[in-house]
Amino acid sequence: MKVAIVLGSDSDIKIAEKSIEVLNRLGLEFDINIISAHRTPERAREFAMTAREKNFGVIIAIAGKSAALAGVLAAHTRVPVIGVPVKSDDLGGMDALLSTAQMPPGVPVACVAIDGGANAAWLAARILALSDEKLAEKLESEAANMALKVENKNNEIKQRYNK
Ligand code: RP5
Repeated sequence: MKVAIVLGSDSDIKIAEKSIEVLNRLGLEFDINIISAHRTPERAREFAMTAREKNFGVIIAIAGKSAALAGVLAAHTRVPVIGVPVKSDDLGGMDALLSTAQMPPGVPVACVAIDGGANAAWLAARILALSDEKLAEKLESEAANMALKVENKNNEIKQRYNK
């Protein structure tokens, strides 16, 4: 199954690139689209309604300001939606964070941190790994590498500062 990345605007591309970096690293197939819940509402609806037949296992929805994108997509599909609130100059992303996270019961959006494009991709991979043993193994090895890096840093800092 593939990952869909949907951006509310081309101005969100820097955050999408964080997702793309992780998806590429894990060898996951993805498709990227700019679709605005407010400016192209019909496209948002149609995209979500056909997501499953297009073999998308997860949708990453990236949007700022009054970010309706993740919620609107989640309203029109049962494919899991991960929302990424994007930081804006005026309210620092709190606007998008609340818009994305505060969904009514029955229409879930898994909201990651403000500008959390990387974790959106890691979470997407965990979802897909439930039915993909190779991907599950890859995630285990990534976690082991991450732990090893922390151990190495721990050893380095001990050598530098411990008397
Ligand atoms: C949101 O409004 C977009 O996701 C973007 O984060 C923000 C500003 O969009 P632009 O005016 O830059 O197109 O819908």
